Amino acid sequence: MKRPILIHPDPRLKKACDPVADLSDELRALAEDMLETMYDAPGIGLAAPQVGYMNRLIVMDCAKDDGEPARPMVLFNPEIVAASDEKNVYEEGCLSIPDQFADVTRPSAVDVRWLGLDGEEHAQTFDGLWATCVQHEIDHLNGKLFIDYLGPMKRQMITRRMQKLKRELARG
Ligand code: K2U
Ligand code: ZN
Repeated sequence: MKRPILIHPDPRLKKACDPVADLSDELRALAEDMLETMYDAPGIGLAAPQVGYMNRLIVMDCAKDDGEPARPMVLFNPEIVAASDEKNVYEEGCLSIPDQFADVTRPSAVDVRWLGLDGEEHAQTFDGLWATCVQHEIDHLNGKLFIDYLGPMKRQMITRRMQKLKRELARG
């Protein structure tokens, strides 16, 4: 089922997440719920801490951006094992920091290794929007948000806007 997405500032979005020791039916169900939540948002990526679970688990589907058929991916314990020297700038957003966008520079290609839903180790090179997304999601697992790449003034302005949004949401 769809899960509520935590909004910044929230201490759970700043904590490093715990590695997944063994796959379980609960973690497989969480991954399915995260994909449903991501598609509904809509988004092209989602990390477990964004729905309040401090596990190293991310889901992605950037295919729709290129008009290809949907290509949902579930990555447990994802690790960047190599990154290109070449960089890419992308105007990033975040489902936990709604309606705020800023340019972030990241390596344009990364080699990632992870444990798949099938219990097997996988490895793949991501480039384009997939590379930006997988780095954005792995940052979430380390308690890092895209606003952490901005200057202190812009970061503070966005944080203040989110605090105002949360006060308004709390008032209902
Ligand atoms: O992790 C998240 O909050 C979902 C992010 C993933 C993402 C952010 C920036 C760049 C690539 C991926 C987004 O909110 S998903 C929304 C979105 C949709 C299309 C293109 C970029 C971002
Ligand atoms: Zn995000």
